[in-house]
Parts: sequence; C-alpha cells; structure tokens
Amino acid sequence: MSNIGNYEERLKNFDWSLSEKELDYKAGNVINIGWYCTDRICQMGKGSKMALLWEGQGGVEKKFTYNDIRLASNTIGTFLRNLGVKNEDRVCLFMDKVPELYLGVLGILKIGAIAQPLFSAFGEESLLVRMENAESTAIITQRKHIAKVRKIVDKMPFLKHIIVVDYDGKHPLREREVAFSLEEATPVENFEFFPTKAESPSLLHYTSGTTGQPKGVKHVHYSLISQYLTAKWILDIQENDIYWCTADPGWVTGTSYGIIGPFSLGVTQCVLDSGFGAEAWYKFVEKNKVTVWYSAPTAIRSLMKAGEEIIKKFNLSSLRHLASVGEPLNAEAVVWSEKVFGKQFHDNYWQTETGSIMISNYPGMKIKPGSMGRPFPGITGTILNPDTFEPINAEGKIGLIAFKPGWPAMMRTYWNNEETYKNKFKNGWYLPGDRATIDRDGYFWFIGRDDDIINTGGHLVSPFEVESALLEHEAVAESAVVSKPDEVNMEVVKAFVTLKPGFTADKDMELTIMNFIRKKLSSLAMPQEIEFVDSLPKTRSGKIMRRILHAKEWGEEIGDISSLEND
Ligand code: 6R9
Repeated sequence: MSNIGNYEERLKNFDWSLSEKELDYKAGNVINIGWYCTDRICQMGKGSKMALLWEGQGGVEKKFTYNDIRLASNTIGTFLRNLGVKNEDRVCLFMDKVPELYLGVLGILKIGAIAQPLFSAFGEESLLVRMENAESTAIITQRKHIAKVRKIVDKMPFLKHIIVVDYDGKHPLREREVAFSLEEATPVENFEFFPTKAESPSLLHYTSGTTGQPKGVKHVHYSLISQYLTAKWILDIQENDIYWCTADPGWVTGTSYGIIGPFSLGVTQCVLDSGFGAEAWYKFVEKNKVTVWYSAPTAIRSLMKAGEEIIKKFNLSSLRHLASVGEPLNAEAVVWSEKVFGKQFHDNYWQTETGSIMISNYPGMKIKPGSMGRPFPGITGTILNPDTFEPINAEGKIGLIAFKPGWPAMMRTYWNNEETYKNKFKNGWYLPGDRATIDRDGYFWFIGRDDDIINTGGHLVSPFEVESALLEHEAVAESAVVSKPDEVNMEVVKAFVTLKPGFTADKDMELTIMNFIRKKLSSLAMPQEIEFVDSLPKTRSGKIMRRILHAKEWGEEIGDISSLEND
C-alpha cells in the first residue's frame, strides 16, 4: 500500500494541517528543520537507525546513524557559533557531495543561519556573483576547491571565514582560513538549537535569471511542512526503504529531497559522490539494495544509451518506486524503464522557487507516459492565457503554468531583488515561467519554457551569463547564446559570436575563447559549439533576437519577425 493511498480521496478536504499534525507542529511554535531531521528522529527512538550511507571516489565508505548526524550537526553548529556566525548569517557550502555538505546544511540550520549551497563545479566568477549578492559571512569548502575561493577573496570584504573540512596540514592556511575536521572534533552532545519560527530564513538557492544576475531564492523553515508530506506521498518513502536521490545539494532537489524530506521522515538514504556511470550506478543500487530512486531525465537517457545488456549483470530487484524531475521526461524513457526495471519512472514537476513538488504522477495512479501528472493536493494549478492571465479552460490549449500562491515551501522572495520577485505574480497567480497543456483528465503536459533559459541535462543556464563571459574576451564583439538539440541532455548550449575587426574566425579562435570562458563558467554552462557569424539578428531597438537563432537550431518556424532590424 502506498503512503498516498487514493489520490482522488486525498484531494477532498486536503489541508496542510495534516502535515503539521504529523510533525507535531502548531502555528506560532518553534520549527527548525535541522532539529526535525536529527534530534526528533532520535527522540522517536530511531537514534541507532542508519541515516546516511555514503560512498566516495574509489569506493571509500562512511556510515552515519541518526544519532551520528544529530551529533555531527551539533558539532558543526557549535564550531560556526564559536567563530561568531549568528542566526540569519549566510553560510555558503562549496563542496562535492561529501558528508560535511549534508551535515553542514543541518548544522547551519540548527544555529538559525542561512545555508547557501553552491555547486562545486562553479568557476570563481559564478561563485563571486552569488556570494556578493548574499554577502556570505562564511564559506565551507574542500582543499580541491580552495584555489577558486582564494582568487576572489580580496573582492569579498564581507567574508569572514573560509572553513576547510579536509585540511592536511601541508600548505599553510592564509588569512581568514581555518581548518575543521568532523572526524577529529569532539562530538557536541549538549547543544541548544536556535528557536527559528515558521518564517525564519533557512536556505538560499541560486537559480539562473533570464536577463540579470542569478537570483537567490529565499526559503524558510516552514517549507518543511511541504517537503515532508510530498516526500512521503510522492516519493512514497516508507520506514524500511533505502532511498537514493542522485541530485547534488548545490541544486534544490538535493536539499528538498536529498536532505530535508528524507531525514525528516527518518529514512535511510545513500549518497554516491562520483559522477555518472551506468555500471557504477547499477552497482550502487545493487549493493545498497536501493528501494526508492529519485533521479533525472538526462541520467535516465544515459542509462538507456548504455543499453540493456549491462543491466543483466546486476540484481536490481530491490527497486520499488522510481521518480524523476528537472526536465521533460520523454515517453520512451518511461516505457523503457518499465521494460528493464519492471517499474515506470514517475515524472514530477517543480522548481527552485516552489521549494517542493507541485505536479506529479503518484504511486498507484495511471501514468500517461510523457505527462508530468497532476497537481499535489493542496496545490491549485492551472494554465493561463499569456495575454489576459486568465485560466484557459480548454483541453489541449497551450498556456502558462500557474499556481495559487500560499503553499508552505513557496519561496519568500529573491534575495535583494524584491522587484523581480513581484514580477513572478500576475492576476493573483504565481508564474514559474513554463508553458504546458492540460488534458481532459487534468494531467499536465510540458511544452517548454516561456523565456530564454536553457535547460541542459536538468541544469538551468542563463544565456545572459554565458554571453557576459564571452564578451569579456578581447576578440568578441557581440554574442548570442541559445540551445541546440542533443540526444542525451535534450538541449545543450550554443554560442553565436561576431568578432572585432582584426581577429580571425577559425578553430584556434574557438579554442582560445572556449578556454577563456571555461575559467568563468561552470562546466555545465559551457557552450558545446561556437559559431562565428558576420552579424546577429536584432530588433529595431537593437535587442538581439535569440528566438530566430533558436528556431534555426531546432528547425522550427521562425514566426513573427516584424520587429527584425534587417528584414
Ligand atoms: C527541481 C528543479 C526548474 C525548471 C522548471 C522547468 C524544468 C523541472 C520538469 C521540468 C519538464 C519536468 N522542469 N521539472 N520540465 N518536466 N518534470 O529542477 O528546479 O533547477 O529550478 O528547474 O526545470 O522549466 O521551471 P530548477
């Protein structure tokens, strides 16, 4: 029997107080995610239950019980407090998927500070703009990433502490740098967590903007109410499950459903801190007897590409429930997974700003391959006419996805950017910036984004950020960045560039520019191709028309070009 039981029944009289009750939370009381994910589980008598099974490069393993993660988060929290880190200070985490990342987030939350996880593949400039915006007090990092921090440290007067979790004592630490070893620190038993309330800030996740700099999505401790119940009903996490979320906590899936959801449910979860490899992944499932698996379409397509033969080498019979998020999950992938695993991947839809899953295929519900499913109980979702912002009540018509604001995990603002936040609402609806259709049974079908953001392998890339990096190169006069089709990543980044006089457009130039921007961008945002052109299509007011370049790449109709400059 699944946790959700019957979806239709759950829709009737749904109230978020149901989740509050299960968590013994009453309005106005203290609510601290760090405490809920550790101390509370121990108080429920599960202190000796496994919380985290971690595997790093070369098969190194570390195991933590719920009591261990309670103590570790106390210890990290105390260390930060002793440095002078206070509630609401932003503490950046810039690490691979090491245990300190997971336990660090919990420790930061326990002292009421704001956890700001940033993907460890970011280049120094990506790191700098996000830390400048947040004015982060401290950064927790590893030796392998410290060079990037050192390059920008002089530009960050607000940054007081650089904490290194794996310092080997070999190279001297510099000003503001301090070593912390979880293994060597004395575990802190007596700890008073900060009494955060529902609206106290918890996490700051950066997501790409269309025109400006990345936006810091501010979440609050009350988000737990959504994350707990969606993890329970959608991912169907049950007492004896072994849960594996493949996402990195640098992105929202890795915190909402890689830390908060599963730990607040007291489940055993495993983490593999290495890149993708079909064989390594199947081996990990087999070894840990993973039962619930939450992954992403690009990974699933990569598994499809690796073929079925390799699957036969492993015993994957532990798998009970599969879910996917981040980008469109094509129907073939759902059909394939049923064929090879005997289970369908359940697609679901949400975003950094929504904090928790909004639309989903539920356990036990009929899946229509290619559809994202239906809104979570308690979520009012629809599609709007893009001109009037009124709901379109017609089957199959394309419109803007929209939600009635007010669910617990909804972002509270964009950090230092209230204006952009306000622009996300129209006519009393929150607009995530995506287009979809709804069929007669209320299932949502994803059409595409309503802006220029590129979703490559589930990672959102702002064309603006890539264009800005390109423009910093001395040879580049203008640039326009769009997506082009790709078999595995669905779309990849492509740059069009015009050169300044005196520079030659050739392979060498492409390589030079690529190497130049590689230092500035994350590997995920790197263009797969630079095409040199003599001019870029522009509107009469001088704006580059990415839409035209995009249409050409995808072999689509170009549409209305009446505002084109040189038509
Ligand atoms: C959780 C996460 C959000 C954007 C979102 C949309 C795309 C997410 C999807 C999907 C098609 C799905 N997206 N889930 N597109 N089908 N099931 O991914 O957050 O990184 O903020 O991305 O990703 O465009 O608006 P985030």
